[in-house]
Parts: sequence; C-alpha cells; structure tokens
Amino acid sequence: MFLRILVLILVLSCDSFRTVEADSSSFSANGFTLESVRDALTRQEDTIVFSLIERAKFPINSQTYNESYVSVLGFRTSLVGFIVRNTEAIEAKAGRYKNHEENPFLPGHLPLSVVPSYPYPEVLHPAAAFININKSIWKMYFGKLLPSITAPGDDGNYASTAASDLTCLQALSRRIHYGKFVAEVKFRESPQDYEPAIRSQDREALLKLLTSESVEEMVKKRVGKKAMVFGQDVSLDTNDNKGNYKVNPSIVSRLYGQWVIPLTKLVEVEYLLRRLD
Ligand SMILES: *[C@@H]1O[C@H](CO)[C@@H](O)[C@H](O)[C@H]1NC(C)=O
Ligand SMILES: CC(=O)N[C@H]1CO[C@H](CO)[C@@H](O)[C@@H]1O
Repeated sequence: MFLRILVLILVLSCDSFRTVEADSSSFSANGFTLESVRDALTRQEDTIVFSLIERAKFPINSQTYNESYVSVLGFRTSLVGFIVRNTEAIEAKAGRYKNHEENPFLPGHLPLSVVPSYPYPEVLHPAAAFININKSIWKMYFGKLLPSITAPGDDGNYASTAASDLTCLQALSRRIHYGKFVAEVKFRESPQDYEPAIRSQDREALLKLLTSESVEEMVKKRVGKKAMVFGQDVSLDTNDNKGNYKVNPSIVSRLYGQWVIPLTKLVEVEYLLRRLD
C-alpha cells in the first residue's frame, strides 16, 4: 500500500516534470535566447531614461506624496497612490497584467481583465507568478531616485507629476522583473551549472553564477551615454551643446549600478531558487 502510494507520487512528479520540459521546445520556437533577452533589456533602457527625463521636467512637488494633502477628499492615500491604484485598475481590465512581463504595484485591488486573452508564450516556470518585488522598487524610487533627479520646488502640477512617477515605476518594474526571463534563459543554457546551487538553496552561489562584471560595466556606461544623448538640448547650431543634461548622466549610471542591476539579480535569484519546485 505504502509502496503503491510512493510509486504514484513518483509517477505524478515525473509527469509534472515532463510538462515543464515539454515547453522547452516552444521556448526555443518563441525565440527567447540570452541575446534576445539582452536586446529587450537594452531597449528598455531607452524607456527608463526617457521616463526619468520626463519626470525631471517637474520639481519634486512634494504634495503629490503627502497623504494629508488629499485626505480631506477621503482618499486615504497620497495623490500618487490614488493615481497608481486607479491606473492599474483600468490597465488590469484592459489586460495589461495578462502578460507575465508586467507586475502591478497594488495587486490586491485589481479587477479581472475584460478583453479576449492573447496567447503569450509560456516561457517561465509557474513559480514566477509569486515573485513581485514591487515594494523594494517603490522604496528605491521614492526614497533614493526621485530626490536625486528632481529640483526642489512646487509648480502645482501634481497630477502630471504622479502620472510621470507611475511611468517611471512601470518602466523600472518591467526591467527589474525581466530578471525572471534572464534567469530562465541562463538556466536553460546550462542547467548543470545551476542545479547544485538550486538544490542546496545557495543564494550566494547563484548570485555569483549570474554576475558578469564586464556586462554590468558596459550597461552602466551605456545608460550614462543614453542620458547624455537623449537629455541634451537639441539646437540647429552645431557644437552648441553646453553640457546641460535634463537628468545627470552619472546619476542614471549610478541608479543602474546601485539599484536596477542588483534588484534584477535579486529577481533572478528568487526565480532560480524555485526553478526546480
Ligand atoms: C501636507 O499637506 C497638509 C495639508 O495641505 C499641510 O498642512 C502639510 O504641511 C503638508 N506636509 C508637508 C510635509 O508638506
Ligand atoms: C507598493 C507596494 O508595496 N505594493 C505591493 C507589492 O506587492 C504586495 C503583494 O505581493 C502588495 O501587498 C503590496 O501592497
């Protein structure tokens, strides 16, 4: 009896293993490779740099983040909280979070999608759905990044300010949570390298396997350069660039080195720790 249950469990777990393996063919067919994933990350840098430039157009506008400012309206949150909650709700209805590349900041409040579903490629292990480090991204953005890219002051454009914040947050979140895809392709390229560290749940070893200092240096340099190119004043006179940038390129570079890259790797590690579940 006992043996029979054991055999049953073994058969069942083999079966679930097979279903995970089965999508490895669709994986390659879907064209996810380390190169295509890196290309996607490179393209997302443009979105991040542009969104920071757009946010830096406004001063800090601290009333946007002040809960008492709108509490008279019964909001029970700041203006930015109000914009995030309601925008995410509309976008959830429109199907945004059906795509596994998107991770909401306030997942507890979301209505169901009302649009027909799209057959997004099933690339990730199902455990990916439980990885959301929105809290760390939120803290990093409001605590560190925002004060370093905005000028002091108040121009009253709180609603536009909050909308720009959400654009930045979404771009950062997409990039950082893309770590799930990075981890998946790295794992599939050489499972034998990762499996021992996953079985022993060794975070340090995984982090080491995932780290490529030369790639990270290149990314930091490139985003700094993008901030220079995208953020300069464009004039028809040649050689008119006075070295004024809309966001400081070295801050963008530092943002990547200190937060974006480490948080992406945190997602990669979290994902890999569950990859064999
Ligand atoms: C927040 O808003 C309230 C109401 O407008 C105001 O009295 C208070 O000074 C603001 N707090 C900060 C830190 O600006
Ligand atoms: C901003 C923030 O912390 N948002 C959410 C992150 O995700 C958890 C659930 O996974 C929510 O409870 C948080 O409110």
